[in-house]
Amino acid sequence: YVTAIDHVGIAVPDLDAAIAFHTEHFGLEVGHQEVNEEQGVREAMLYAPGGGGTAIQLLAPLREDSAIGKFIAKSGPGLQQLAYRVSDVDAAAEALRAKGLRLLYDAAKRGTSDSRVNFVHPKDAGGVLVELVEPAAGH
Ligand code: V0V
Repeated sequence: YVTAIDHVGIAVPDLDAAIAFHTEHFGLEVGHQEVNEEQGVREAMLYAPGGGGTAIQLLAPLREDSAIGKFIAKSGPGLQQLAYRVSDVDAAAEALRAKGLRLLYDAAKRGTSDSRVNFVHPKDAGGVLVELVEPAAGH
């Protein structure tokens, strides 16, 4: 049920500085930016020139007690998550629960660009926080 590697998320202290770094040094292009209050992040999706392909998601904390704020306090800036694109996040979550993996949310929450997301606990996925993302219709 995974259809693509949707994005790789990097926790950063300063979103504008991180955007400048990745655009200037690697030539990536910003495709989208938004604030997600519920997740406590300011974030940007960056793509290789020409668009498409797997995105790099830069995630800056809005608050110290957010998931990204806590991650940076504990581990410093760096890779925070790997996101698999799925066609049906509810079905994917249920199938993984049935295999004994812990999902972080009982019901999917809103992610980037009105996607629907859930996460597998990193302790059940080899130390990697795995996001499941179902894009909004039309994306
Ligand atoms: C924590 N741990 C991680 C980790 N975060 N391991 C790998 N990758 C991570 N990102 C480890 C941590 O070192 C502990 O290991 C253990 O898991 C439990 O950590 P904890 O300190 O007890 O728990 P917290 O409070 O740090 O919470 C961790 C979780 C939290 C994963 C539960 O970060 C969370 O709810 N994440 C899901 C939401 C999220 O990440 N939102 C921001 C992106 P030891 O020390 O016990 O061995 S929003 C987003 O992606 C959007 C909007 C989108 O894509 O559309």
